[in-house]
Amino acid sequence: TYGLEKPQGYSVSFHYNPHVEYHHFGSSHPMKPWRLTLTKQLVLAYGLEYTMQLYEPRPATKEELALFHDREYLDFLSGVTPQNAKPDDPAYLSFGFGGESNDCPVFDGLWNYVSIYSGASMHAADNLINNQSDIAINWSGGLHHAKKNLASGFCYINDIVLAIQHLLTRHQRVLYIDIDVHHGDGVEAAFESTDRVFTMSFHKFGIDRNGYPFFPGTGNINEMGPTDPANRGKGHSLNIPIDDGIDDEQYEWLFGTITDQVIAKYNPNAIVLQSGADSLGGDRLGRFNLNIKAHGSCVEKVKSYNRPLLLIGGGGYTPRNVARTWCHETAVCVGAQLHDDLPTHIPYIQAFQGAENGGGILYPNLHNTKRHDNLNSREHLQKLVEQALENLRYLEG
Ligand code: ZLM
Ligand code: CA
Ligand code: ZN
Repeated sequence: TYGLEKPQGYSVSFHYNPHVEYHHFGSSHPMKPWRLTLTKQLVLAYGLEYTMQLYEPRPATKEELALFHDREYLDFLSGVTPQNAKPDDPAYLSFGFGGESNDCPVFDGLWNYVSIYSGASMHAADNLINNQSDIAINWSGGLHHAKKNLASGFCYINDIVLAIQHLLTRHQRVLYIDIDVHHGDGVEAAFESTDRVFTMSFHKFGIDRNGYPFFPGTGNINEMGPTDPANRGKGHSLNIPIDDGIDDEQYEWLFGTITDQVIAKYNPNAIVLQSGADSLGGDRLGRFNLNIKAHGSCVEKVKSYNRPLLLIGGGGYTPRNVARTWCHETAVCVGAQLHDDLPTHIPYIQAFQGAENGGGILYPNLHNTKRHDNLNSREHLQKLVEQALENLRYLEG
């Protein structure tokens, strides 16, 4: 098969229900489920489907979603449609829909959409629990902002929380790592009172020149979960706030140094990696300057810890680069190296061609100093690592 060399000995499963692709958040909304179509086309074009177990999981049921979410919230979410929605209804606003930014619109098939991506994450977790695979992948999941009774930041159901809860039925300690450019606040909040989950997020943090904080505005270095010493979850969150324009070398160093220490101190039995692709250079919403291989090196690093691994998607708002990254990271999981020239017989090849779309190759240079100057000094990052390692001393009890 094209570009495929030497698969290694990891059992990898790919959990994907193609019906998720056909949902639309509305014209010009940055979240585009068809980026998953592009991802799948690349994965197939490189022949990666022959190196994994493929599953088409069923949608999650309301009962399953109720393992984390409130009934009233689920009843509202399952009943609301663009036709019956009342944007000035207090319930509508209090559950996080609409509002000024319209981050979480009500669109056709919303309930179907959320049940599909959640079903896939739960099925992937199930495969890990049953030792059916070493690494289970769901690129349609990773919706880390949703709360038990609140839609937030394009996320309605928190599939990550549901998957981690499922992993906890078998594993004592689960580590959650989040490389989306946004803070993984919903996952952090859900497990704030337990020491069986350690959550860590790398993200952009800061106030822009108009006075708005970068969404969701939480996740500074001193936020380590509850402060009450009686709370078992104390110290079981780690946040790494980063400024605009961080480059490959800096990010790989930051990620490697800190994550190695977390593994050594927490020694998790399973790992969940949210691999949001909005931390890439050139992302429509992001601020970082990472290239695809640097982003993928985080997956490689986490794979090297040899624990059951759930790999999920998340943000990513420049679809062609989301597809490139998640295809590359699928290859990392199975241990394949992919040819830089994209196979030319793939559908949607135009999306990847032309200088502005990455010139028909898998690994275009995304680094763009014109968009985001690097505001992260060496000294600042050094201090950040020192503070992060200091925070980890809570794990020593
Ligand atoms: N206003 N349309 C990341 C989630 C990011 C919230 C509210 C003041 C957008 C954005 C929506 C079509 C993940 C905020 C207050 C003015 C924003 C965000 C609809 C463009 C559009 O064109 C758009 C009309 C929309 C939303 C941009 N929203 C950009 N950033 C964030 C949420 C989700 O990647 O982490 C995981 C999937 N929301 O900043 C306001 C606070 C500013
Ligand atoms: Ca993050
Ligand atoms: Zn994001």
